[in-house]
Amino acid sequence: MVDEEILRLLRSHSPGFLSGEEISRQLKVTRAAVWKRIRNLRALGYEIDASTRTGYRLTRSPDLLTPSEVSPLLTTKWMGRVIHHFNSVDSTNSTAYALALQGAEEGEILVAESQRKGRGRLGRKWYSPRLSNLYLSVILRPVIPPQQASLITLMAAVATAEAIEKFSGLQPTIKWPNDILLKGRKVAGLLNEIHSEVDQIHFVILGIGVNLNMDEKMFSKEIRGLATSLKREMGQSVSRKAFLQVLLEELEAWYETLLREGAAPVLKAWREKARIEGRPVQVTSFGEVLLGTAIEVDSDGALILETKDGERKRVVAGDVEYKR
Ligand code: BTX
Repeated sequence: MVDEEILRLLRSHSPGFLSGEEISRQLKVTRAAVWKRIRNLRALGYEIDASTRTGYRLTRSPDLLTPSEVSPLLTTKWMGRVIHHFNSVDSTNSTAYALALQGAEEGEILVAESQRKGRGRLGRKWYSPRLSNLYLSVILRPVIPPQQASLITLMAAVATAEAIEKFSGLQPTIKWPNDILLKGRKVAGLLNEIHSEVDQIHFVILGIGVNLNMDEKMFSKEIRGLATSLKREMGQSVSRKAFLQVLLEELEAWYETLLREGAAPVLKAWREKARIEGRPVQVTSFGEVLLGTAIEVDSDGALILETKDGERKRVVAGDVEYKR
């Protein structure tokens, strides 16, 4: 918190200097403590000039996702207005879940610079190297029946795909259930977790991982052929905080659309971006492999499949492979 306050003070005096004495007076800490925090900020990548006569001056900020970096960019009304930032967590979803249990409010977000145990669906891992990507969890408290919670997942996939499109000019597609692909490779994944009773949702944790500045050589062997990043597709590094701003704007707008207008606009946008209807697919669900033609994705997020024998199957969880 002291770091955030020091940055706020330095920014408000930028491009001028602010004396160590003034900072220590305003924050009610010793000058030695200020110097220690300045050293810490430099270690994080902040470039701060220091002069014994005039004090400190911030000359460059790193692309961190701290509140003081992200908040000034935000254009949302309520989403992301409280940011919990961590250098490293096991999983942003797990930490956000714990915060929500303690009463964190709708719209609070959690971002981490890296995850030690980033989680995918069905017990899988999400590769989460430091300072290169986005690992985000958003706390939502929708007043909708728990049966409709999967609409939140569809909505988040649409919003993430739109954010990528707006930010990069590229055209991502959605792959059921909620992978976001660029040129057939996974650029983002969503893991949404719900805490509810039979008739009431307490909260939903919207977990979104987007590969932003990950280089090919950073991909583990396991995902090298399957994954991509915005940097790889755009041929240049991207600002993580600028991407987060666009993503939060899209998420807020699509969530409000869902609450106001119901499932229809979300389903329409999801189907346009997924184009799964009529495609021959192989679906793996709970160890069972099904071959058939995708009919549609219903408002519960389930995939409706017609097998070769003309039988209709409803798949609620699993993975899809497109067959030509
Ligand atoms: P998923 O189960 O669809 O995807 C996991 C699979 O994707 C892995 O088994 C691996 O093959 C591949 N994979 C792993 N890491 C990556 C990566 N960085 N890029 C592309 N492919 C990868 C998708 O699950 C849901 C992922 C959600 C991640 C977010 S990050 C913030 C939040 N916190 C958390 O712990 N998870 C979510």
